[in-house]
Amino acid sequence: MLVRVRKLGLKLRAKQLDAYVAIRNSRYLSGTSAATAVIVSDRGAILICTRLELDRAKRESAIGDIRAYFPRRVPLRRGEQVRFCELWELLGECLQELGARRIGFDAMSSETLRKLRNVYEADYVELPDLVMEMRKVKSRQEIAHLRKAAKLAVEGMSLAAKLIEEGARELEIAAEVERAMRRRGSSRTPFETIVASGENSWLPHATATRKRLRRGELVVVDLGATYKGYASDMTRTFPLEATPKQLKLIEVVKRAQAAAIGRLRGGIKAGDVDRVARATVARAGLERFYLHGTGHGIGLDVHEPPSLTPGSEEILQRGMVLTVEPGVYVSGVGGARFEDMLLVLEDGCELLTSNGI
Ligand SMILES: [Mn+2]
Repeated sequence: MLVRVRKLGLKLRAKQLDAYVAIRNSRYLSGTSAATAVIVSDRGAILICTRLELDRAKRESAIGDIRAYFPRRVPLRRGEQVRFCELWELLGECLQELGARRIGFDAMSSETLRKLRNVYEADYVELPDLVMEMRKVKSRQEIAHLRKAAKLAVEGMSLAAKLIEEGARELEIAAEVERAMRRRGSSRTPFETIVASGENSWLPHATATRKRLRRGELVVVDLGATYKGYASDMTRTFPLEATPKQLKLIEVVKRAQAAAIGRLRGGIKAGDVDRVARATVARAGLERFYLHGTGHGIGLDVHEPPSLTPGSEEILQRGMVLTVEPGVYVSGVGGARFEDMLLVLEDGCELLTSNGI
């Protein structure tokens, strides 16, 4: 964590900022979700948390300077130090202590910012990309966590494959795969598990309902696990005695995915990966049913930069972890999406979600 704090410290100097208030990125910088905010300056980092999270912050974060706040005066335990104030008051105090004049931040509501300005007047600059940029390329440890999260998703998907049969309810399948992933170490699902059959399958963001699976349907299963805070994301489409038209959708999307994965490597543009997938779908005459981008970065958040979207000039780098997930959604026929997680390498990429399923 402290490596990240140091890296951000160098960026601050380059941007002529005296301090940075991270709220959205407080977990990334502190190593714990107990942090409400992290203030980084050339003097290091200050972790700010509520009184409720003080013990957990101490246990989980490598940051030594931890300051807790609580909005009401309450009796404290022996040795416990808590400022009785609101978040912005504590932020203002810390910034004053640092003598910060030009302050970057990642995400703050306009109300919080107004209140902070009231307690400490300075030049506040919204710069969310400063940390999001750092988060794109994963460390070895982050890759290890993502690898494990991906493995859990594969285990969930393998179970889904077994449970898909005529008469099963979407929600029953979702419940069973979530249970299986938790039992193997997933702390939560990073998004609502999707089991979308028949008319639900052509809604890219359907979730799961009490609907029973029927013959002649496509079933889209999109699931993820969380390991040490890191998310996984994987999708498969299962045909249930499907028609040739439905099977064609699956075949085209799989081909598009394979083509995009074949292109993925360090040094190329994000938009090129999207173009390869989209061109494959277009050749099959289905481009108008391709409703979303081709993939996204994944890490502490399930959707992080960079995105594999049309025209993106962003250069992909070794160490990024991305999903590749083309999909087509044809009303009255079915939806098909295949999604895997890949680690970008110098000369290609490594599949983190297994090919076996
Ligand atoms: Mn995804």
